[in-house]
Amino acid sequence: MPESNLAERSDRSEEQVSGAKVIAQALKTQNVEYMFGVVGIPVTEIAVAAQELGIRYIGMRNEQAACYAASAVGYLTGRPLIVIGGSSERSQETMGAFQEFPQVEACRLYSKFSARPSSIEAIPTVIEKAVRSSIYGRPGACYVDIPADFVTLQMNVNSIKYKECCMPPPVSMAETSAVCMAASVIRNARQPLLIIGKGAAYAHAEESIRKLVEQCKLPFLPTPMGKGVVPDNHPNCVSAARSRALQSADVIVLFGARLNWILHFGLPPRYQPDVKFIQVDICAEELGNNVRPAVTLLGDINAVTKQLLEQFDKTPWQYPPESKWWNTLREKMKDNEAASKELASKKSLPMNYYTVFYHVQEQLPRDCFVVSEGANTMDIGRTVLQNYLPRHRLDAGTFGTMGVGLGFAIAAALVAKDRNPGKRVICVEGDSAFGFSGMEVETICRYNLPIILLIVNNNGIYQGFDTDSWKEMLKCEDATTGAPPICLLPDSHYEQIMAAFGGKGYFVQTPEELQKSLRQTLEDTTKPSLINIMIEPQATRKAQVNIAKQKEGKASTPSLAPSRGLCKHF
Ligand SMILES: Cc1ncc(C[n+]2csc(CCOP(=O)(O)OP(=O)(O)O)c2C)c(N)n1
Ligand SMILES: [Mg+2]
Repeated sequence: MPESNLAERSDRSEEQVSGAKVIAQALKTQNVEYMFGVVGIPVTEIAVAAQELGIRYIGMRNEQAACYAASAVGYLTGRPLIVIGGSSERSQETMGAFQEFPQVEACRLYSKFSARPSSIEAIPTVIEKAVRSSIYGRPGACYVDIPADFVTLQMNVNSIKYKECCMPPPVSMAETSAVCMAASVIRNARQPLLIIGKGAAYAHAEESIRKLVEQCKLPFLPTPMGKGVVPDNHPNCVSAARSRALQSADVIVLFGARLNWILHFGLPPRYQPDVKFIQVDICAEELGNNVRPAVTLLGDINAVTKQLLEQFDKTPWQYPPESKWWNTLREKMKDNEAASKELASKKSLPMNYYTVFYHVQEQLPRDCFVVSEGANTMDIGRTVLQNYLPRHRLDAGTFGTMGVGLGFAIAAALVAKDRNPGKRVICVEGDSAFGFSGMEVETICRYNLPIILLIVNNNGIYQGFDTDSWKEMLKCEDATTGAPPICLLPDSHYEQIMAAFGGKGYFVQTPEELQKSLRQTLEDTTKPSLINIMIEPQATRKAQVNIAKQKEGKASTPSLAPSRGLCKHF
């Protein structure tokens, strides 16, 4: 071997690498593209090393929002979240080190895998396992704990062996006999219904599910984040008759949708007591929750739907489009749509939710991402704002966690910028929901993400007071004792938060102002904007004719009667 090569080799063998660089390289090897976080001792170096390797680093204002953003990137790209936490130095463990905490144990409850590598050499193996665990089976977050001393420790380059990127998740299929049985239950249904969940969106099952809907002419309902797997304006979408469809169906096929509170647990009185559920899910533990299903199909939702389609290809069948069931659903939809339209057309000021969403829907680009959180804002917005594409709606979902909106919007804007340039992100926030992560407006402006934030402002959580009632209340009582806990300060100018960081802010009170500001924000693709939309503080959902709720004596939202909370003499 020539001498120069030998010299080069010995040089290289002495080359040192920091723990931070090993972490960054291990992440890069697993094809991690984005990193979100808030830096500080000891993790700053990890972010710097990641950037040097071309991983995009997005500095957020709060770790919660950073996690929400990373989880949304995972949902949009199929590469779920791994969380890396800096922890105290190993040599100071149990001594009361700076921020000492049993992080690995604490995270076990919230993640599929939680571990601290035993050495720097072990980092690539642990990171590969974390990434693999996060995407195999039902996806979920994983945690890797990095002690502070690992970050700066120097190692010989040759002592580190990187693990190849893990293989994509294997595709599992359902048992053939179960598929045949499911097809037979569907064929014999009198009032069938498909429910398309977030799992179907995540599994990219849009093509096969749409084929099943169209080939068998079946009515379907999306769950909140299942919206768009088959477009909301598809003639077989019965969202506008949701309660009726759930209440009367005799066979329901669930595609990646859990029978949790969003679907009223699959139980009477919201469902027929003898309804037959067919559950299609990637997670075995989900099957049989709350109900005894007629058939369970365990596997990848796209693959299993294709298995079902094979059955209907072999022996073609379609549900009669002129059946009594279809007529009932169509009539109910017509009634409900008319009621919403009537509310939307109300000219009185302040506006109500329906008027606002009607005007937003009119201008919404068909391919935009819709992010939403809030109570009434999210629930009503979901019924009016349409999704035409899968994985284009992100909302507070199963946990109903307020605070996710801005992180989700940032994630969608980044993914859009990299993979679908020109797509817009509309983030529809209740005024309370916005408050949870409002400072991320600075993040949005720093990275100049042209997100359109809409704050539907009713001065409160579900409802609020108008300025006069608020002032009246303060005349005779201190706010801490007199103000209803659901009230926020009336007429807050949230648009000024956007203006403070260089974005464009609008304060709107009328449909005309709303239309104009929407037009302007949609035209301007160069910067973020925020439209603060004032609505009637006491506005609520349209009354739902819901036998079940009436029976239980429940109201859909707490009503803030004017007498309640105002001073006793008022
Ligand atoms: C993390 C978290 N904290 C508190 C709540 C309770 N909560 C439910 S909805 C909501 C806010 C609703 O108000 P807003 O966002 O203004 O929407 P609105 O109903 O007024 O349109 C809150 C605080 C929650 N869901 N999540
Ligand atoms: Mg509100």
